[in-house]
Amino acid sequence: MQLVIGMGQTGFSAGRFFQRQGTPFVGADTRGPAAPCDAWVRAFGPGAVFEDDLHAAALDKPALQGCQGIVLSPGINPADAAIADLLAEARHRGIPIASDIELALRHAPFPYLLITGSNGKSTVTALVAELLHALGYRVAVGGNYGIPALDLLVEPAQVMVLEVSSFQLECCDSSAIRPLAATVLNLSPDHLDRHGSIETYAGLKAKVLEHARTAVINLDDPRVAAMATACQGDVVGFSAHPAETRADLAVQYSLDADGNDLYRDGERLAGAGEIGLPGAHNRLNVLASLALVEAYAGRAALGSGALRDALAAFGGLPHRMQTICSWPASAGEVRFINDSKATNVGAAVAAIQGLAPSAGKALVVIVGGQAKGQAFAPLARALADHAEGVAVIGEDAPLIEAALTATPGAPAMHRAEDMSQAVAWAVERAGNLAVDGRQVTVLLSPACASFDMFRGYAQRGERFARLAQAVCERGQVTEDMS
Ligand code: UMA
Ligand code: ADP
Repeated sequence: MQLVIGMGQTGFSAGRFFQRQGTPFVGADTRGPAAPCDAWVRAFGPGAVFEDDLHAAALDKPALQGCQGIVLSPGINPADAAIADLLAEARHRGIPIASDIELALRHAPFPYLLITGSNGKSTVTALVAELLHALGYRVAVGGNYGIPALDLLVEPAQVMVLEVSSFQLECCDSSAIRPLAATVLNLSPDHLDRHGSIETYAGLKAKVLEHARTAVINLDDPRVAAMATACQGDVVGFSAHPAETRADLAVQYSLDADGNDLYRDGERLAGAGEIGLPGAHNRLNVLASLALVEAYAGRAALGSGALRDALAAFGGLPHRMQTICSWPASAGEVRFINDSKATNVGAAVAAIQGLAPSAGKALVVIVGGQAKGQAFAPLARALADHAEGVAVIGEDAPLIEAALTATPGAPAMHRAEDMSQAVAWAVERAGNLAVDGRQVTVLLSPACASFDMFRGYAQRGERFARLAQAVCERGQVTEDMS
């Protein structure tokens, strides 16, 4: 019997996997049998529910009897009091504990590419899949982004492209991770409330590279660059700076001195204008994506017209630096950009720096939500350098306000009770700044998780976008959300 803990997307995918295998399983929840249970019973039958309280089960030896493995959903912290004893007892008895990713990689019938890092994972995952698809390959794509990994195993694919999170790597034995190629895109503090330290977080991400036949690393990020020494396969580097002579790298992907054109070992691949994704950070994402594509499809694929067309056509995913609309203010213009997926400081800083206002432009930013243990000094610095107004929302607003107060040159700030108040304040501020033909950007890039106020980043972004559209269409923030 397998014990599946967590009856969310991962739990259901594990249930379907065990069903296909003919392996008996039961589902459990550390929060007690709640809403998902009905759907679970409908999908898998009444016998597939673990009836005992998990905490009590740790102490009650018969409850774990016959248990041959535990699948732990990524949202559940193994250190949580509700299950820590159970997991300790399982380890004591030699019962394997795995994430869905470990199971999926152990049973993958096709080669796979793995993508992790603090920011850019979903963008790179989607782009790599698009590029391989354009080259004519059948691609299964998902993981932390989109379809859960175990559900991908039944797809008639030639190759699997998986985004993996630090949560999914926590209960994932390195020996199971054998990618054709893998990348760690970058590292900035995130999820430290769960992982405790940046070193532990980096160690989890580094697992994807260890046995990769090709390890694709960010040469500009010292913590990622340091991972090269533990890689057993070829190491391919990417960087925002022109390539240097380095014997330790199999290939180098780089940008030119202006940070625009893309190169592979000194040979020009494409200009910035030939790439659909906007912004400087996305050019690095493209370099990493091309390195992964080369690892699967070969060097010649990079010259393909179909690949070039796909590179130009891919404009990015929703809620990542997505332009919503523009509003002609009295003597200038206000445009709205939704970057709700910026759930950590690193992503928000990249967005703010990427939009660094030049002459005739200005920036007003909406930030805030759940802090996840992050330090906000780098965010406050970027806002002080580039923004002319900051609306702060969410339960950890006081932490951001304190960081702004301690930062010389911080812009005007306003505590808003909800998104509609935040947009209203930002629009008023932007309207005052939009003079003499100035273009003012109102950017939602929260640097925080959204679960204190929303079901997730997508709901947060949609709310912002609807409020922004109301301004663009009617010139005012309306409460009508129908
Ligand atoms: N549950 C408990 N106790 C808890 C928390 C949850 O019992 O303390 C149970 C509940 O039954 C709940 C279920 O666990 O229904 C939810 O499991 P989960 O939180 O692991 O979420 P899933 O629905 O399985 O979704 C997970 C990922 N979620 C998280 O890692 C939090 C999804 O990533 C992923 O898309 C999905 O698997 C498919 O692989 C989301 C995410 O926010 C997008 N990821 C984080 C990120 O990107 O930063 C890591
Ligand atoms: P992830 O899946 O890692 O969260 P996404 O592609 O969904 O990554 O992007 C999340 C956020 O990170 C967005 O706000 C996006 O603009 C930003 N971002 C994307 N790529 C990078 C990068 N290379 N460096 C910094 N921020 C990035």
